[in-house]
Amino acid sequence: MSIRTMQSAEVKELLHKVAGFNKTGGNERAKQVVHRVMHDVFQIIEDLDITPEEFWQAVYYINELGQNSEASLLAPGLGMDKYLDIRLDAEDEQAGLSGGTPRTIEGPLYVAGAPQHHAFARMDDGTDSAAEVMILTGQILDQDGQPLANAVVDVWHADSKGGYSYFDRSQSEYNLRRRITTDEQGRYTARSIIPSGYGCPPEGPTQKLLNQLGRHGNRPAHIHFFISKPGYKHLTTQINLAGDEYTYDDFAFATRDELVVDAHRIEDPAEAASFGLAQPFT
Ligand code: MBD
Ligand code: FE
Repeated sequence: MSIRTMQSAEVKELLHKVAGFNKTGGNERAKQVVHRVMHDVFQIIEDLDITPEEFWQAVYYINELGQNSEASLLAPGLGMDKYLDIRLDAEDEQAGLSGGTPRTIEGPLYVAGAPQHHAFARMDDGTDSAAEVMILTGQILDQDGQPLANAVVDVWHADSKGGYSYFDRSQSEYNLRRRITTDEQGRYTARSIIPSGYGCPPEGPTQKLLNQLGRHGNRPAHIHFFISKPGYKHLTTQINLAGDEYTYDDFAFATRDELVVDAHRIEDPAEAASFGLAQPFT
């Protein structure tokens, strides 16, 4: 059974009123967007012969997403964040602003206002006994390869169980979240712990939908960065640790070849000491 209604005057008039086209108040952009979204929703119902049962299932699913604050988790799972990155990459390319470390998605777990430090920060609160120490160091360069002093490196990552402070209430405030300003050579260093990959809450609505698609909800171990300095383009990126089973199978589609890095074990006592670490490595 297929019933065609989209072309009817009745549906066109309904959409016109739904979007407030017959009213003077409101916001023109909102009207334009809502008109198009509802047109396309109606079109999908028509084309796929969506039953009322399927429709109400979707409505209650959206309620559940909201109750669990998972709309921002489903979005990357459905490739939306990645799609927006593809658009920004194309925009940069057109403007001649390509090059340097590539962007990748922010994800839903950033928290603003992390503690600020210059050149060095300890990121972990020392309570994650399952964790291995990690030294994270890098250099911020401009497009000509010149070091950028006093750039802000805003870093955040998960603990050894894949949980993020604030969202995981068992962690201390701003655990594994820091803002580090670069030194005169554009360098920054953090002492932290090696993160584990993130997995969507197994009983949550995001994972429920992924299950329907035969997909997992896992991300490889990764570390998020915002890099900023007044007068420069803001960079949102991540590094992905090599060797994770999900490095090239990220449910959020955020891995990029240029962003996969190998962790190397510090064996040299002098190198360990230069980071204030005693041997054996603990
Ligand atoms: C994450 O940690 C993340 O970075 C993304 C993009 C989605 C879910 C959890
Ligand atoms: Fe993340």
